[in-house]
Amino acid sequence: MLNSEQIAFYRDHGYLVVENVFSETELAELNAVTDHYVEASRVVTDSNSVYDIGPGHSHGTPRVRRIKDPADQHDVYHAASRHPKLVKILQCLLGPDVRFDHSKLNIKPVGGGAAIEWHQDWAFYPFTNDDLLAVGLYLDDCNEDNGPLQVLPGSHRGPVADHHHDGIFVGACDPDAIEQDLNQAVALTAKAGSITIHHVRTLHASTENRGARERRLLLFSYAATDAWPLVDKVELDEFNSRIITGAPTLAPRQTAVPIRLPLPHAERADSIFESQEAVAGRSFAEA
Ligand SMILES: O=C(O)CCC(=O)C(=O)O
Repeated sequence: MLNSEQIAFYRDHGYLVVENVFSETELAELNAVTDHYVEASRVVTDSNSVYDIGPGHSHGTPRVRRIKDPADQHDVYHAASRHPKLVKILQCLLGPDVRFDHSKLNIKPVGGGAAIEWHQDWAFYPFTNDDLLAVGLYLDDCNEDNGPLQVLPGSHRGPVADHHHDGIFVGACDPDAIEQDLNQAVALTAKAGSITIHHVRTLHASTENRGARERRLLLFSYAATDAWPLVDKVELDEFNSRIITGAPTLAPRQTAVPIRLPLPHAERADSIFESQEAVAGRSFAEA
């Protein structure tokens, strides 16, 4: 449950950190399952429906940058995405009717892991209204050196930035074109078991991991049930099966939100790491 200050902070700034949401036992279980996935990746040679594999990956040195759709792959991740504490927090921010949208687990190994360029999730998936957010659960303690999620406070109220390069949607914006001063960025450092929350329009990014500890961030995205996707096709039974609290509706709520469609796709549109290559290195060039 969030208090009124936390809710007001989220509404004003477009992000929030909540500590101690997951217990040590729950974290141990999530990390054990994740270890298992990383171990199993040793025999994988290229990205597939489970893994986004990074450069230098080998049997001896697994380099998994992302486990795709973890909540659909394993019961432990699935249960985490519907954790009763999370559901209460989501009800405070999205209202009584909430649908799970999708999940991903981003891993930055010690001594690397790709930086993620500045972007808004909204640029990837516009809906009829913007009552959507992403929860990031840190599976490891994350300090400034470990490539924490960074956000630009208040950017959720601004325009949808241009995420195209040479006419192709690349899923990242040119940092020079961001109106807000990037020095205002806030690094969301927190202990394992804490969650970050960012609004779907909040500009965010992260550096590579320069620390001595792996950085695992399990991300879950949610929407109010009356927010309907503008790009992805809806299969009604599957769509409604993802409602985690409240009721479905056939009446999407439309609000005056800025929209820019993520089209045409980059060649490797299924990987943010590949599609952002066109602007890679720009966000943190001076870091
Ligand atoms: O893993 C991160 O630091 C950023 C995650 C993110 O923004 C994304 O995967 O879209």
